[in-house]
Amino acid sequence: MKKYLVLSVALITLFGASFAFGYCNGVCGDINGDGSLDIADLTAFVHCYYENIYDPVCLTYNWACGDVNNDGGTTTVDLQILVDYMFNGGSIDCGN
Ligand SMILES: [Ca+2]
Ligand SMILES: [Ca+2]
Repeated sequence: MKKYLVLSVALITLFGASFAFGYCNGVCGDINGDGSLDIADLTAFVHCYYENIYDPVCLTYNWACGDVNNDGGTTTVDLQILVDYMFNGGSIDCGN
């Protein structure tokens, strides 16, 4: 799984992309809106990052929460914050 995440970060960095999509009304990083931060949120992030964010699957997720650092865009920085949290613990600075 970690290899998949590293590959995802590399691909996102290579192709460079950023999306802005509303505001997170819940826990920053809680993309699937289940109230906690876990591997399912990373999966949702990667899925929606590579797919059309207007895909119904992505709209099911709270995609705005993918803007983990609350800087107005969803970028590789947000993914790196999520990955760091998943593997190293600690807390997430939501930037607010
Ligand atoms: Ca979640
Ligand atoms: Ca961000």
